[in-house]
Amino acid sequence: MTASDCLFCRIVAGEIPATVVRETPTALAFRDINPQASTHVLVVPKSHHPDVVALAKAEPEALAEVFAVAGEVAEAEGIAEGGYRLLFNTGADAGQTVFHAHLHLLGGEWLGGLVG
Ligand code: D5M
Repeated sequence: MTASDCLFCRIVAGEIPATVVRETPTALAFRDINPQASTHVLVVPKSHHPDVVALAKAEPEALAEVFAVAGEVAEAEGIAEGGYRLLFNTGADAGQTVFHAHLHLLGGEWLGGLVG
């Protein structure tokens, strides 16, 4: 399932360039264009789902793959031991701007506490 007007579908299709760090048959990991930490990688399912809840309902195996790829990227980036943050913004109030499910992998520095 792809959407022709979806930015991340177009990155998956190779129509828009991205710095890809890992690829599997069902997921793609690439560097965020506007990094919020020393390491900031996005992991997306190759199929189009507007957010993580839709992905979980439709393709739970693909969601598991997204997390597995995030762990592999963290190892490859050398941040697995120090720790990292994984998050999905879900909906406009959370700041989601691209409506193709994507996992943010952030790390490489102290990130602070999430809730104070
Ligand atoms: O996160 C959407 C993220 O997508 C945001 O951190 C910027 C990133 N972004 C936007 N365009 C690109 C391209 N072309 N390459 C790489 N990263 C990109 P959200 O959770 O929706 O706010």
